[in-house]
Amino acid sequence: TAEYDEEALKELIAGELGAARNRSFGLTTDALADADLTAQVSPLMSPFVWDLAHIGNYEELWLLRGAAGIEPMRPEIDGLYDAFEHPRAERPSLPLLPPDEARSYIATVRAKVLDSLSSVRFDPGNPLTSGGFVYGMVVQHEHMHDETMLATHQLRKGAPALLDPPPEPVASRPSGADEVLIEAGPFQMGTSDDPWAYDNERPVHLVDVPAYYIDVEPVTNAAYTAFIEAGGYDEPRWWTPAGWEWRNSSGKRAPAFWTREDGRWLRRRFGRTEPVPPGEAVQHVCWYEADAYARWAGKRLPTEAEWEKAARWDPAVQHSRRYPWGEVYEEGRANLGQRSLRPSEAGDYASGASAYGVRRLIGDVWEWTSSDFHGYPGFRSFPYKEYSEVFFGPEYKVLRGGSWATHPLAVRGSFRNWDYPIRRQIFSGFRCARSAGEAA
Ligand code: AVJ
Ligand code: FE
Repeated sequence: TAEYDEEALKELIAGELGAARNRSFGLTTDALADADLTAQVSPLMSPFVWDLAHIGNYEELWLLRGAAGIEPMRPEIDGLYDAFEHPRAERPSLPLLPPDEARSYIATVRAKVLDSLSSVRFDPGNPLTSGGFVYGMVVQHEHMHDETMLATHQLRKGAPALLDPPPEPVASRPSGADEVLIEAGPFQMGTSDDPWAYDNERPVHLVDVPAYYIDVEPVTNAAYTAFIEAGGYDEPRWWTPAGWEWRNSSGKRAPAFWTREDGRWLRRRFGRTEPVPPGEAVQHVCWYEADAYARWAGKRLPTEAEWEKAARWDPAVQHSRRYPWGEVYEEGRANLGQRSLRPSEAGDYASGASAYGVRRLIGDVWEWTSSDFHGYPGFRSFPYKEYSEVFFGPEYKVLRGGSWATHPLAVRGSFRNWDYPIRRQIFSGFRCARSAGEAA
C-alpha cells in the first residue's frame, strides 16, 4: 500500500502545475510582441516560443502518452521540440508554432492532463508514477525552462519587460567568521528516498571528506571587484591553462553584463542599468573566473561533496537534511522563486543556515564546484538517459544550490545542475573552500 494519500498528492500536483504555468505565461506575456517571442535573443538561447511549446510537448510525452496512455496529439511537431535534434542556435529558423498556437497547444495538453489525473494510478510498484514522480518531473521541468527564459530575458536588449519588485528590507545582518571548519568524516551524499529527486541525485552513499574550511557566504560583488582591481584577469598564475585561453579568446575582464563608467562598475539587469551593489552575491561568472578568483584568494572551489556536506549534514544526529535548515521547505529561509530579480546580500536569509552555520547555500546564485559531472556509485538512468547520463564526463562542471530564479520545487540540497565551464549567462556565482591545515 502507498505511504501517501494519493488524492491529496494529486491535488498538490494540480496546484503546482497551475503555479508553474502562471509563471511560464508571466515570462511570455502578450506584453511582449510576437516578434520578441520568436526572435533569437542570443545563439546561446532558444526563442521564447520554443521553450513554451517544448514545455507542453514534454508534458504531452510524459503525462499524456506516458502516464495516461493517451494518443499523440501532434506527433509531427515532436522533432521540432526535441532538444537533442536541434541545438539552440538553430531553433529560430525552424517552423515553430507561432505564439498563439503554442499557447493553445500547451493549454490543450494541460486540460487533458488535469482531466486524466484522477484516473492515473500512482502505483507504488511503478517507479514512473509512484509518489507522483513523473508529475513532479514535469513540474520541475517547466520551472527549469522558466529559469532558462529568465536568462533569455536578461540577455534581451530593449526596454524592461518584467516587473522588478525590490528586495524585502532586512532589519539586521549577522556578522561573524568568514569561513567555518567542517570536521573530517563521512556523510550521506545524495538520496534514495526523496520521491521527486532525479536519477543523478541517487542513490544515497557515504562519502568520507577530509577536514576543510568553507566560506559562510557566496563571494560578493565587492570581493570580486577587488580581484578585478588587483589585476586578477591579467595574472596567468591564477588561471588554469584552459581558463587563460578562455580569458584571451573571449576578451572578458569582468562578469557578464558589467561595464565600467567614470571609475565605477555598472551592470545591466533586465533592461535597467544600475551601480553594482557591493553586498550582493556576484553572478554571471563562468567556472574559469570562479576558479581563478579562488586561487587569487588563496583558496579553491569546493568539491561537490564538500558543498553538500556543508549544506546537508547534521553532525549531531549523523543524518543529511533535505535543506540546510531541515527537512521541509519554508518560505523566507532562502532567496528562491523569483521573489525579486536579483541575489540577496551577505547576511540575508540567516535563518536558512545549515547545521554548520553556512548561509545562502540554497537560492541566490548557482554555485560552481570543482567537480565534473558523473553518476554516483550505483547510478541507474531513470526514466531516460538524456536527462543526466549523456552529460556525464569531464566536459561539464557541477553547480549546486539553485539561484534566486529557481523555483523551490526545482532545487534541494541533493540537486545537481551542470554546465560548460565557459557559460555565464546562467545565474552562476560561487563560494570558496580550502583544505584544513593549509594557510588561507
Ligand atoms: C538540468 C538545467 C542542465 O535546462 O539544460 C531541461 C534541464 N532537461 N530540459 C537544462 C533540462 C531537459 C537542464 N539542466
Ligand atoms: Fe527541456
